[in-house]
Amino acid sequence: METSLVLVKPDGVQRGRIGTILSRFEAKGLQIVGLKMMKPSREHLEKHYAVHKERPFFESLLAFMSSGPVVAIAVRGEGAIAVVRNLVGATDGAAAAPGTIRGDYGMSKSFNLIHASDGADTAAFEMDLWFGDDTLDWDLDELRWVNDPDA
Ligand code: FUP
Repeated sequence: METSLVLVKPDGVQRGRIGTILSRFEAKGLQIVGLKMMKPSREHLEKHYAVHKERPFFESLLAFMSSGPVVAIAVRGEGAIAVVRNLVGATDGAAAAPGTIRGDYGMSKSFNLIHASDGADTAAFEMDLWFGDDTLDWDLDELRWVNDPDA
């Protein structure tokens, strides 16, 4: 089992896509194990985006991400990190494949609605940063119809 950190970014919240994005993950057969709305501090975002510190878009990215509330979602499932990335789509919404979240709802590579962890190490770091111990282990009954135990 893997848990991926997903963020509905300020544009996704303002455009009324929180429910749509949550629905995509639920419909896929992934489990929501953490959910919170917050307005992240600059310090928090500097940690989250530390790998992009030297990139030219770093300051505008932080300004955008702190411009309004975001919704943090902990998404769990078998191979969840890659499954979620596939659902999210390419960075630039204008080029992202139709059927992906960014491909269906986005036109921009900065206002791209959603963040998702891009690997196991990143997911562990980001889950700790955004949720700490604040997730919930619970039994999702429909999972026995989602994952084939013999496969
Ligand atoms: P992704 O993994 O698809 O979210 O994209 P990256 O890790 O490459 O970039 C992280 C975020 O930086 C993107 F979601 C949006 C922002 N970004 C820009 O604002 N401009 C760019 O040219 C590239 C990324």
